[in-house]
Amino acid sequence: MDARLRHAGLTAIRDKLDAGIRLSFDDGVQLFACDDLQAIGWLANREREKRHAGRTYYNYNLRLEATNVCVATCLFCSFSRLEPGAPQAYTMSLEEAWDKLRSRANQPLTEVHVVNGLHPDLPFSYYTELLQGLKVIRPEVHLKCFTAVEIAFFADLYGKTDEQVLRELMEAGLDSLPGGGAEVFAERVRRKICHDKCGADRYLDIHRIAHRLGMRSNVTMLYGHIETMEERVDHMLRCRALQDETGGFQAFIPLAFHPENNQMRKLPPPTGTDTLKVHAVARLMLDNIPHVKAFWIATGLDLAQLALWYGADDLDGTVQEEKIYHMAGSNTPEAMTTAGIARLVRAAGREPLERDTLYNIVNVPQVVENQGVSVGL
Ligand code: V47
Repeated sequence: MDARLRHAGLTAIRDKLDAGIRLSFDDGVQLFACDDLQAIGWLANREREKRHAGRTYYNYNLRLEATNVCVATCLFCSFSRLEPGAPQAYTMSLEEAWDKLRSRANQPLTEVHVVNGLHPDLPFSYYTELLQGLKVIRPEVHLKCFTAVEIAFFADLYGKTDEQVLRELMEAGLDSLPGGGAEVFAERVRRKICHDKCGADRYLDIHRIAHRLGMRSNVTMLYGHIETMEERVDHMLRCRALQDETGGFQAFIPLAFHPENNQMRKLPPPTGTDTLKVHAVARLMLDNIPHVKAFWIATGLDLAQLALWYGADDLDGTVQEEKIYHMAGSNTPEAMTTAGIARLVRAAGREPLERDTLYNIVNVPQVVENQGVSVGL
């Protein structure tokens, strides 16, 4: 690999990584500009294996998107509907939302992941009661709910501070925050694709507060639309800077842009090479965030497997009932079983481990000879 790294102009970056020296903004831009995907992947895989060897994490989770009514007009979104009565707009009653969990009483779920549109008319009690009810149904299940964008929206709509909203939701059962809503932090991009939702500084501040209150969270980056390579690196460095302060991010999740049924449908989707490169560069730049997640719904199953050799060590989970990507043209399955994910991971030459939201191992799937993988659930 030495000759290859030299040829790709990556020896200085390799040397920095060897010496434990942080990569700079310019290093990040250079990595994105480099055409030798194998060389970048080799470096990223080395960092991945230093942290996790071949271990690859996933969880048994459920998506709950209780409403798609949303006052924000993000150009990339195929899920939201502006008005409550618009075609395909929906808002679940609390009973309907709780039923989603009740009807899975037989599933050994460890997480419910809730993301909603920014609904202008629901009372705050809808969200607190939603959480309380989910906890009554399954007290042991971790509730990872509401993006920082939703938290900011609640604060503005209900006249509370961001911290008050977080505290009241925690009181009702909130355990951690998902990473959605980050998109690309650069002001230029936000002004164009998501001008009417909370800005980068507030997004990061809400995660800062959540971490101070004792919660963990994830952070995402929506890539493959109008952002420049410099803006991607800037985004990663802002995540890294907050992580230096708080240590509260668990995973960085690159989200591949899906162009169907939204206002940016003229753009092509990101290529496979770009997807692998984004995961790899994230692993190299984000030396302080433990996990890089290849969200299989967004990447597709084949690329998710490959990404496990390009810096990623996590695949998200069984998901179930995902709407945001499927309405934007994702042709991945709507759900995976834990056995299916374990099989996928093993087929990629990696070691599957079922985790809970906080990365405690809950199941080590056993290989059953001639039958692929059994998860013993
Ligand atoms: O914030 C919306 C993205 C996000 C499109 O925290 C789109 O564990 C691509 O945040 N094409 C929501 N992306 C999903 C999300 C997430 C996913 C997996 C795990 C976690 C976690 C969080 O989906 C939104 C937005 O960035 N999105 N529309 C689209 N057309």
